[in-house]
Amino acid sequence: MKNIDWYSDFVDLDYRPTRTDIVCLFRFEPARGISVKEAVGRIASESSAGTWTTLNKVPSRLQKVMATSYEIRGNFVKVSYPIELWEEGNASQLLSGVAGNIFGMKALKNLRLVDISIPKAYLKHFEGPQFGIEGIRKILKIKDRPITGAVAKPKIGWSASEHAQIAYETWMGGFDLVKDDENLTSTSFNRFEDRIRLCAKMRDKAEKETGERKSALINITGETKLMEKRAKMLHDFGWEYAMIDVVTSGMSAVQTLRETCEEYGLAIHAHRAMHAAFDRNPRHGMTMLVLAKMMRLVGVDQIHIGTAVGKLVGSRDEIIDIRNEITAKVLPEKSVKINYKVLFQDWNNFKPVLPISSGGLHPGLIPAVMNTLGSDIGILVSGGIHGHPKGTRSGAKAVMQAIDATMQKISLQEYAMAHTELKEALGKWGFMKPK
Ligand code: CAP
Ligand code: MG
Repeated sequence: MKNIDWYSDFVDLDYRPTRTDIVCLFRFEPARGISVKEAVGRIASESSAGTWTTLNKVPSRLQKVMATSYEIRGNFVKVSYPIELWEEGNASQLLSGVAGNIFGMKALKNLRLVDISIPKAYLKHFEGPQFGIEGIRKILKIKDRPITGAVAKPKIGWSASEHAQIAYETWMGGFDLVKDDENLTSTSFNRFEDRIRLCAKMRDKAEKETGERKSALINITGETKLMEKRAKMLHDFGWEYAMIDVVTSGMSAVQTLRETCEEYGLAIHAHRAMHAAFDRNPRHGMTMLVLAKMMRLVGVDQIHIGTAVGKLVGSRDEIIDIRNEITAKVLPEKSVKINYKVLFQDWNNFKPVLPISSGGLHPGLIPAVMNTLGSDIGILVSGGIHGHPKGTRSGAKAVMQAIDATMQKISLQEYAMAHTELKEALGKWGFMKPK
C-alpha cells in the first residue's frame, strides 16, 4: 500500500536545534501497535504543521514551520520548533501548539509536556514581570524575611464588612497581606466594590496603628473587560496588587491584564487554581514548571508554587525546581529523575517572580517551608491563623514568631517558651502535616 501518512518526515535524529528554535521535552507512551518513531513523529507533526494523511499540495515554506523530534531517550523526546511557526507575543498560540491537540491523540497512551526552552528570539516579544521580587519588597518595605499573607476563611461566605474586619485582625497580627480566595470575586453578599472600599478603610487604620505597610491581594477574576475595570478600581482605592486566577481566566486575559496593571502600577498575584487538572498525573498533561514559566513569560509578579509539606500535591524536588525556574537568570539543563527533567533556559533581563508557598500551612511548618525554599518567598497561612485557639490576630503573631525564630536559627520549641502565641499554636497543631 502507498504511504498515506508522513509522520516520519517530522523525525530526524541528526537534527541540532538552532539558537532561535523553541525546544520542548515530552514524556510519551505509545499506544499499542504504535512504534516509537511513529509516536514521536506524531507529536511533532500535530503540534506544528502536520496532519494525519499525506496531502496533495503543500506551501513551499512548509519546511520552515515543521517541528522535528530529534532526541529520544527512553520515554522522553525532545522536539524542536522553528521560530517561524510562532506569532510574536502570542502565548496562547504557543500553548495551542505545544500543549494543544497532541494530548488527545489516540496513538499515544500518555503524553506529558515536561519543560519548554524559550529562546531570546521569542522572549523579546514579552516583558516579563513588572515589579519582580525586588519591586514587591520595595512596595511592602520588607527587606529579607518572607512576605506574609492570609486568606479570610472560610473562603467564601463573609460579608464585605466582616471580611474587612478579618483583614484588619490579620494585619494587626503582623501580616503584610490579606488575600481573597480563588472563588471569591463579587457575590450578592460580598460585592467587589464594597470589599475594596471597606478593606481600604481598615488598611489605613492598620497602617496608622502599626506604622507598617499593609496591602491586599484582591481577586479581580472575571470577564476580561470587567477585570480591567476592577484593576482601575483597585488603583483608585490605593491598592498595589491585582490577583488573577490565571488558569481559569486564560493566558490571553493575563496578557491583557499585564498591560492594564502596568498602566495602573499594580503588581499581579497569580493564583493557580485548576493547575492540578493537568499537572497532577505524572504521565499525562503538562507540568507546573511549564505553567510557571509561561507565567514568568507573560509577566505575573508572584505565583503559587506549593509547600511540599502542606495539604496539596507537589514534591520537594519539584517545587525547588519551580522556585529556581521563576527566580534564576540562567538555568542549565539537568536530568533529575526518570520522569522529571529541566531544560536549559536563559531568562535574559526578565525579573524574578516571587514564589508563593501556600496550602495547609501553620506555624509549626514554617521552618520546613523556609528550609526548602529560603526566605525570598511569600508564605500564605490562612486556616493556620484563623484556627488559632485565641483567634486570627494571635494566629498571625504566631506565624511571625515562627518566621523570626527560623531566621535566627532558633528551634520553635525554644522560641515558644517566651512567645505565648507560638506556644498555643504548637499546642494545637504541633508539627503535623495536613492531609
Ligand atoms: C490556602 C488556599 C490557597 C491554596 C492554593 C486554599 O488556604 O487559600 O488557595 O494554598 O494552593 O484555598 O486552600 P489554607 P496552591 O492556608 O487555609 O490552606 O498554593 O498550592 O496553589
Ligand atoms: Mg484558596
